Amino acid sequence: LTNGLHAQGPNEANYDEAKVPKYVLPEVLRTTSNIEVKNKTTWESVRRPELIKLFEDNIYGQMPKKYSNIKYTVSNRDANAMNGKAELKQVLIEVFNNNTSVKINLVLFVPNAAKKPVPVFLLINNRGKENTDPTRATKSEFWPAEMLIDSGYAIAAIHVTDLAPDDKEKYVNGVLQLYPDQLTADNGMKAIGAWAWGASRVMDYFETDKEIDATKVAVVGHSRGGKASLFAAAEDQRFAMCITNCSGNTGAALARRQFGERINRINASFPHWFNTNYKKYNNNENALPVDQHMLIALVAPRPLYATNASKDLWADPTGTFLSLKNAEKVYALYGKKSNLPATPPGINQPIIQSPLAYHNREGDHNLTAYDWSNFIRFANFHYKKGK
Ligand code: GTR
Repeated sequence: LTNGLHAQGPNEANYDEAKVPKYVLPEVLRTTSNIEVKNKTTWESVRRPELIKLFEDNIYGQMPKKYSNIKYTVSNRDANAMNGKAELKQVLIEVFNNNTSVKINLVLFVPNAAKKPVPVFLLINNRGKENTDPTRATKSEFWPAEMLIDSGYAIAAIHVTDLAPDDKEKYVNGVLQLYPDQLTADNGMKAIGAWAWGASRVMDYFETDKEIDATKVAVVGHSRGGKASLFAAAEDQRFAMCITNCSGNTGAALARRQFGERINRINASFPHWFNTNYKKYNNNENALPVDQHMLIALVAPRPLYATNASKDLWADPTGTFLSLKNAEKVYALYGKKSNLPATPPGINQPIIQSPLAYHNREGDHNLTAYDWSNFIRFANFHYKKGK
């Protein structure tokens, strides 16, 4: 197989724009009782909570907000990491509920030269643990910590395995132990919900760390991790910024286009990611009461950056761009004007000076230094740190 295209079987994936079916997106600014949403008050009091519930009930599962206790322990600290450029803090975040606990291992580098408190990027790492090596013996473009430190940002990471192992049997061994009711509910949380929940527990920690500016936390994820970063930012409005990199189906891309990966395929390959109700939409996208532009809209008015890679048609770059476009009107309720063009920009032409940002990087499905360098420019713009 070439060009990142996946095997075509009986449920053959479509990569032909001409074969995208005609579709009508559910209206983001109209409530289920058919009231037009004309201002942010109605959006926040009626439509926003309604959409959160629709996403929880039909796709990602519930997001439990309560737990009995949380403890933070600095397990390792080095004031002079990265040749003195950064402070390393490894923090064990232990969350207790239902007479059990989960342990989240946070790796955090804070730039020594920066004024405190400092903004931070938090990656939900869905790939190898070596990507976020605290010793820096291994360095990876997936989490280029030195680049962020040199740009004056703190950078943090957690690994999904601590929350819900990415496995259709083992995913129950983590956050789900704290919330056993979720396991039997048709709208119960599964792995992607657990990963997003974990990002919020890191947010709880950041609110206690005087070196970190908890009002400037960007939650970042790639692919399945990008589905989680988007859901986390929709659910938890403490996140100031969201970055969803190549998140594709059930991430930033519109489901109704049925381009590349589809719901039937994602549910078959990864039955442990989304709730039981979501299986009802296999080969039945039009029955969904939502589409993914509404998940983007739930991040409004906070800055959101979605990306694609040119060879990653499986994640539907055009469908991702259209998702952003269809969320623009919710940003507009807040007076936030999107600067996205009417049609997708060319390859390697990032649109950054906009609350809804986008690029389609040349290359494969991945999270690279190119992507991160643009996330830094995006944060510089929105945090007004200069260009
Ligand atoms: C693929 C999956 C995508 C995406 C990707 C990844 O196999 O079909 O939805 O999540 O994995 O996480 O890299």
